[in-house]
Amino acid sequence: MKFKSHQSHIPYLSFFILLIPVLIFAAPVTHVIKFGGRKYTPKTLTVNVGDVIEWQGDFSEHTLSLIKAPAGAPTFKNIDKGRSFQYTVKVAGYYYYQCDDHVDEGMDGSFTAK
Ligand SMILES: [Cu+2]
Repeated sequence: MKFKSHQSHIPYLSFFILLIPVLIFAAPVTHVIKFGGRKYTPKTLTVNVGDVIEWQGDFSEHTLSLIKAPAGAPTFKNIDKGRSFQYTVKVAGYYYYQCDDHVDEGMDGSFTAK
């Protein structure tokens, strides 16, 4: 009878084993982009829809604007206060942002959401 009770656990085990990749891939991730001087690090990034992007730096010195985003994506412009800003990615596609003060010096970046 011991054999029988062991067998009855197999459906439960299979369920949890199948759930592992779902849990790993579905969990939203926060991606940190640090800025200072004249650059963003990292400058390019690939994310999943549902992830969060967090810029960290001094916005009073480097104002942040989203310049290109896919249709329907929430946007933002001229973030000029504080030291961090979070953006939840809701639409797949290509995003391009810049520091309004130093974009002419190459201070910009992008990310692609899948
Ligand atoms: Cu700047």
